[in-house]
Amino acid sequence: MSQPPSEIDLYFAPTGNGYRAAIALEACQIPHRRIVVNIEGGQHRTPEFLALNPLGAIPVIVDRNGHGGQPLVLSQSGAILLHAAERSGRFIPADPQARLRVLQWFMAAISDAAVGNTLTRYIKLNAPDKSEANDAYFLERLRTLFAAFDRQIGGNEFIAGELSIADLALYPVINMRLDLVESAKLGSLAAWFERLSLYEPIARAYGRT
Ligand SMILES: N[C@@H](CCC(=O)N[C@@H](CS)C(=O)NCC(=O)O)C(=O)O
Repeated sequence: MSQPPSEIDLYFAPTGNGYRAAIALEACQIPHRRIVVNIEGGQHRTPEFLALNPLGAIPVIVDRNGHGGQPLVLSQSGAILLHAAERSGRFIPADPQARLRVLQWFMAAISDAAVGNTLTRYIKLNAPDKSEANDAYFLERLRTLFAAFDRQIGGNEFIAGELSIADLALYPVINMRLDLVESAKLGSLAAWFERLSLYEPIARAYGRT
C-alpha cells in the first residue's frame, strides 16, 4: 500500500548537528522522514544537495507546508530547531524576558558549545599543524563553557526555566562530550543529561526506543 508523503524531509547524518534537527522534529511532533546523506561519500557536495544548502552541510529540512503554506527549504540545525519550536508553539516562551533568556542560552549552545566541540576535533584531527598544547587549550575552553552551563542549571531541571530550545540544542553536544562532564565533575550537567536522555522524543531521535 502506498504511504502518503510525509510533510517534512530531513536530510540527516548521525552527527551532533543532524541529531539536533531530528530532536527538533521529534519534540515538536512534526511528521517527517529521514533521508540519510552520505557525508563520507561526498553526497553533500553534489549539485542536487548544494541546491538545498549552498554551504554543503547537513541537516536540511524540506517543508512542503512552511509559513503561509509556502514550501520551505531550511538548513542550520539551530534555525531548524527554532522553526519547529515556533511552528508548534512549544519550547520557547511567549513572555519577552523569558524568551530572551532562552534565546541567550540557545545561542550559547549553538554558537559556543557546538562550535567549540567541533573545534576540538578539527584542531586534533584536521589542522595541518598538530600540537598537544593547542589540543589542550581548545579542550579547556570547552570545559570552561560546560562549567558555565553546569552553574546555570544548578539545582534546576533545565537551562532556562521550562524545557526549551536551549536544552534541546545543547543535548547533542553533551552527548558527544560526556568525558569532559565526568572529568570536570559537572554534577548538575550530568543530572540534566540523564534527565533529558529519558525524554521520549530525544530517545526516539537517537533510535533508542
Ligand atoms: N552550523 C551548522 C553546521 C552544519 C555542519 O557542519 N554539518 C556537518 C555535519 S555535522 C556537515 O555536513 N559537514 C560536511 C562538510 O563540512 O563537509 C548546523 O548547525 O547545521
